[in-house]
Amino acid sequence: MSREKVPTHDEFMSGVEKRNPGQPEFIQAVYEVAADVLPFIEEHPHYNELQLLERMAEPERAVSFRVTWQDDLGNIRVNRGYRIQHNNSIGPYKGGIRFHPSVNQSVLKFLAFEQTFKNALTGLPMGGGKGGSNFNPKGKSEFETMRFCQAFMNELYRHIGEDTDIPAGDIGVGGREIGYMFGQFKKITNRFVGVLTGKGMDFGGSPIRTEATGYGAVYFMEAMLRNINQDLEGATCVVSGSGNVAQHAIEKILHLNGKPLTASDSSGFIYDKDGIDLEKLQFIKDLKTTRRGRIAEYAEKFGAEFHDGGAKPWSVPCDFAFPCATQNELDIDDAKMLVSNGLRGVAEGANMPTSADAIHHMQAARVLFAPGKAANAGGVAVSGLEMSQNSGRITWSEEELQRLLKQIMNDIHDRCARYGQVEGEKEYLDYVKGANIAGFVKVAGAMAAQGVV
Ligand code: NDP
Ligand code: 2IT
Repeated sequence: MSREKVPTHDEFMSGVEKRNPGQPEFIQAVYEVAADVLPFIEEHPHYNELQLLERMAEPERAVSFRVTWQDDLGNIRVNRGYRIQHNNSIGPYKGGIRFHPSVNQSVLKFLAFEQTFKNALTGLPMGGGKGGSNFNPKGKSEFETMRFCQAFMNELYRHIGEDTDIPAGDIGVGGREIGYMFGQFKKITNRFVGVLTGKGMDFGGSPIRTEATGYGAVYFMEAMLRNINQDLEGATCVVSGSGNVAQHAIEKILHLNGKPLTASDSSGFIYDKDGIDLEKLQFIKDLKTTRRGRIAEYAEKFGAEFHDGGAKPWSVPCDFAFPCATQNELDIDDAKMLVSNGLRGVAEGANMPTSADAIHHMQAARVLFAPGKAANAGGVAVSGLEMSQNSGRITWSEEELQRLLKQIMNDIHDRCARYGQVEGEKEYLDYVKGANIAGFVKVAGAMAAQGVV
C-alpha cells in the first residue's frame, strides 16, 4: 500500500479546522493529541498508511434532536439534545451525559474524542461517546427535572442499548437524573437492562461508582508520587469544583492524610486555612447534592474565606492541584502562579481543564502532570464494572470494587509511563504524551484489525 508522507502537525490541524468550523473545544482536544501522536506515527508508518489518526478525529455518528417539555407554570420549553458516538472499535460507545447551558456540539465532540482514549486506557472493552443538552438544571424543580429527563430519553432511547451505547452522568447529571432516564427507558422499551451506568444501588448500580472518579484521580496522583518515592502525607491540596468529582477527590485526599484547602462553584471559591475535614465535607455534600445551594454558604458556616466573581482557587499556595470543575479552568497565568508558589503535581479530575500552554509551563518546571483522560478514568472504569455486573445479574462487594479501582488506576499509570519517557530524564515522565500514545495504540490496533469501515 502506498501513502504520502506523515502530515505535519500544522497540515493535520488545518484539515481538522476546515472540517469543524466554529468548534474550538473539539479542535483543541484533537490538537493536543495530534501533537504527541504524529511524531509517534512518523516512527511507525503503518498507522499512516491506514489513516488511523484521521479516522479517529471524525466521530462515527453525531445525533442532534429536539427536546420538548413543560415547566411547572405550563410553558412549553424547547432544548437541544445530542449523542456523539465517537468510536466503537474496542467496545460499545460509552460516556456521560452533560446538562449545562454551555453544551453544544463542539463541547460534546471534544468530550467524546477524549473519552475514546480514556476508555482505551482503562483496559476495559469500551468505545467512546458523549451526550447531553443545553438544558440548565439550576433553579428547576424536582418535577421539571424529571419531565426534562423523560423528554430527553423519549428520543435518546432509539440510539442506545446495553450492547450499543451506554450513557452515564457528567456535569448536571447525577444519580437522580440517571434514575429518571432509566425509568423512562424501561417504560418505553419494556426492557430492564444495564443501558445506563451510575444507577441507584437498588436497581443495578455498582458500589463506589459515585466515588470512583474523585478517588481515582487521587489514586493516580498517589501512583505518580510512589514512582518517585513520595506520598500525599501532610501535603496541601487545592481542589476546584464542588460536585461529584471534587467531593470525592477531597474525601480521598483526607483518607491519605493530605490537607484539602479549597472548593469552588461557578460563583467563586472558598479557602479554608484550617483545611476541609470530613465533617465539613459532609456539609458540602448535603449542600450540593440535596439542597443544591451555593458554595458561599460554606464560608458563612465555617468562617472560611469566600472569593466571589467566579474566582478560581489557583492563587492559593499548594503542593498539589486537582482541577475538578470544567474545561479550560486553569490557564497560563494560573499555571505561573501555581509554579511560583511551589506546586509539585496536578491531576485533572475534570476533562481538559488545563490549557495546552499551561500544561507546557508546568511540565517545563518538572511538575508531575496527569491529564484527565488518565487521571479521571476511574469513573468510567467503574461504569465498565457496573456493565459487567449487570450482564451477569450480580453485584460484587464494595471491597472488591475498591480493589479493582485501585488496580485499574495503577495499571493506567503504568500504561502512560510506558509511552511517557522523556529524553535525557531518568525520573520525570510525560504522562500527557504517555496517555495519548497508549490510548492511540490500543484503538488504532483494533481499527486496523477490523478493516477500513
Ligand atoms: P457536577 O455537576 O457534579 O459538578 C460540577 C462542578 O463544576 C460544580 O461545582 C459546578 O459549579 C462547576 N462548574 C461546572 N461548569 C462550570 C463552569 N462553566 N464554570 C465554573 N464552574 C463550573 O459534575 P462532575 O463533578 O460530575 O464533573 C466535573 C468534571 O469532571 C467535568 O469536567 C466532567 O466532565 C468530569 N468528569 C466527571 C466524571 C463523573 O463520573 N461524574 C468522570 C470523569 C470526568 P456550578 O454548580 O456553579 O455550575
Ligand atoms: O467523563 C467521563 O468519563 C464521565 N463523565 C463518566 C463516563 C461514564 O460512562 O461513566
